[in-house]
Amino acid sequence: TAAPEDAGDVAVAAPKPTPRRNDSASLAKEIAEKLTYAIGKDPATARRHDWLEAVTLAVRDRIVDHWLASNSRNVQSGAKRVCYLSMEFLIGRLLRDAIINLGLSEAVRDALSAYDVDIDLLETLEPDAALGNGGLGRLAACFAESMASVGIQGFGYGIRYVHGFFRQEIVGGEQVELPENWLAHGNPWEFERRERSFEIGFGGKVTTIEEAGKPPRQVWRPAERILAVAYDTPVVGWKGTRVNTLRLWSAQALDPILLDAFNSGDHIGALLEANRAQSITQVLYPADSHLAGQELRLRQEFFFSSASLQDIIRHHLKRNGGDLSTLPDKVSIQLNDTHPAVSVAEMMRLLVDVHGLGWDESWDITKRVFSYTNHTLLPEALETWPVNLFERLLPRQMQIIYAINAQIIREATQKGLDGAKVSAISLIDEGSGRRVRMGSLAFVGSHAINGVSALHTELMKKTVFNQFHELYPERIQNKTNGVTPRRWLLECNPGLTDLVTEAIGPGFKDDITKISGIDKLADDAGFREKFMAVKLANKQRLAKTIEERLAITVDPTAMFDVQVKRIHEYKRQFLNLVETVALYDQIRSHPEIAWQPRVKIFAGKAAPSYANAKQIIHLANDVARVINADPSVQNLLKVVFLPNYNVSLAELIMPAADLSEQISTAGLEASGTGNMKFALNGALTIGTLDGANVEMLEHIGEDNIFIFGLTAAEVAARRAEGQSGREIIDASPILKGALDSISHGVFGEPGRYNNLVDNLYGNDWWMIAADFEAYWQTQRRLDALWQDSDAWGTKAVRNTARMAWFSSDRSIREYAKDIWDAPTSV
Ligand code: GPK
Repeated sequence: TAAPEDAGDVAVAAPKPTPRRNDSASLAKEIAEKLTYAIGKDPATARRHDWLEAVTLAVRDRIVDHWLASNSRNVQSGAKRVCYLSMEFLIGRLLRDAIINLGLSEAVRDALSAYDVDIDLLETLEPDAALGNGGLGRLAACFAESMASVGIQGFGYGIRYVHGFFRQEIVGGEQVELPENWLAHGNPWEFERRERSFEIGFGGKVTTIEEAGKPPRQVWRPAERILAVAYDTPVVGWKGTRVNTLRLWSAQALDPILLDAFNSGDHIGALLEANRAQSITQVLYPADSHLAGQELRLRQEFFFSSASLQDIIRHHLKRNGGDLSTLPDKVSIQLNDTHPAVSVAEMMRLLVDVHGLGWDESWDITKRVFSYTNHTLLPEALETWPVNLFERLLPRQMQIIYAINAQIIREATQKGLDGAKVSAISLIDEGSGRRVRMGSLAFVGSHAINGVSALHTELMKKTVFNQFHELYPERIQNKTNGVTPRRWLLECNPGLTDLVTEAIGPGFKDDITKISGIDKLADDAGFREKFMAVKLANKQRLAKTIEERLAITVDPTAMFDVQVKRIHEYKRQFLNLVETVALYDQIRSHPEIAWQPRVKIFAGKAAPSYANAKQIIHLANDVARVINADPSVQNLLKVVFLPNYNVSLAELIMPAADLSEQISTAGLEASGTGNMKFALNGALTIGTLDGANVEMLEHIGEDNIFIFGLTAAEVAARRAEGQSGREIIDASPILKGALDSISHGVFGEPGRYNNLVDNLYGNDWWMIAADFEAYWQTQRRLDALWQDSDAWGTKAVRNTARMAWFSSDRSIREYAKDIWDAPTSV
């Protein structure tokens, strides 16, 4: 099949099939046909997975109808395309997303009921596409869906990892990583585009070609060449009005086997090259907010950057009469973090070396095309590459980076910057061995750089990009993150969706800002009761899963207090666990107090090499084991660690939470997006003034969110003073008691958690001791509020009513207007 944007190479006008119909009878007929003719099974003997595939294929046909229509509209309109380059797309399951966005829910349900097959059950059999680590990858997935929903010609570009994010099991309380195998049974959502492939080079040499009367040219002759093959997945927007494309690259060897070697008996050697090529897209690095400094990682980054740029340029040349000067009018390329930052150098190489444009013109095009999103200020996450590795793998790109650097330093010196300031903006870090600074490369090669929340953007200006901001004060912008209300409300919370529809009509589904219509119902006892009844039903659903997976019985009427996200010291799951232990102690020593029943729910994965994060998981499981077995607190406190947190589990958890824990050390969480999903589904937030919590406070109102702890400025000041936690701990019997029971072996053998606890007595880098008292007091205020179920319910309703601004549709419209200059509704 020809890629949709190309004219075919067969001159017959083939008749177009009639588009699929959406009534349940047509669907029922087609599902049976798919089962028979596409899968080769008799409906009488088909298994559940066969039915899933049959339904998927029938739904997919309808997507294809919209997809082809969108693609031909793209060609006709010639509107600006937005290419979102991201190393990660944490998509999750797609069937329910497609069914809801196409408005097929009832038709599919009816069609399947004829065969006595339950769609809800089938949906849970679909594997998660876990091509991402956490927030950054999930944001890319929300943005892809929002681009389709608001009508942007959006293209996602990424990597088709054979193995996505690892599967987590808990064995003896500890995390064990197992390979993830989402493609094991095939992937009905993807379309392999064999003909859409590009060569990607590595290594080799750069030669200068001198021809009489022409300026010298540089030609890169890579030692190694690999094929990038496109796999396209349709991205269905709301109501199917637009279906965009997610193009993921897979690495293949140019020669699948070296026959000479094979024939001479070297059977393994014959396949070595192919294996080496394919290894590039075999597995996702499980590093979140942390530099994965291996060579394979740089290969992955360059591989997908180069393939995407070659594809973008090829497409542009074809559509625009071979004129690359108009590229910035027709295309915007968003770099999702620094992972694709090498694109800046590769774009220059393609323009100058391959397409023969002048340096200055190419640099102008590059800057106008690219923009870059920063997702963290953590120094351990900022990507740099050793110059010698870079040079060996990408010799021409390294030369280009030097040339860009010289130009930037010249500009800076002309503007009067002095020595120290100049070395701060240099693309080469001379400090610890010479290294290429990818954030700086992304910055200088972009016309817009954005942070992901108001606070994060301000801190970016003051910290990582301080010197660049001084030099280019107009470049940094804020674009606060958002989440798609389709997946994170309509799909994951049908009960609430129906209730809101019943109360204010279905208009909020098209335009989420209309959900504010329920704000006035927050004081309406009847509505509030229904709202809390939906919450209870969602909690019962989660309680059932907890029972099934962990054999822990939790009371659905207890407060579900939830912290689910990657395990990271700055996110402070440890603070939550210390509070849990303190609460456990206090419940036992003060039975006279009216403690409110709570279920503390944790989930999240630790990077395999992150020892402290793994300790925190171990502690959570140890604490859960001990507390859940103690009859003296039975109904007042339960602790649950749900293994293998992923998008699907999040869809179950978010609607079932009463309390959302967003308690990062202030200044360190760039935005957070889980915080938004919880609040949209009516959970109250306990959180610090960090990331998007700050803006949530503004939208939800201070009466409806529970903010505590040090501010970002206070954290910075305390860190600068190097204050230890010892004095604070010694002055707080509750905190001291909890830390003592953790280190003295109440939860697992004595000494197991010494490292975690000693860190608090030491410099308390994450401000756990410093923030404990405020956190504890705020939790007790929440206990009091929980007793007043009307008051709690009112606040819960207000949360849902006031979260619309945090829709990724809003984020995407802002990007389109302020950064991409791209039309919406095309
Ligand atoms: C930031 F730097 C990184 C990273 O490597 N991975 C990742 O998920 C997150 N992030 C931030 O930690 C969140 O605060 C933010 O909401 C999310 O990116 C999306 O911007």
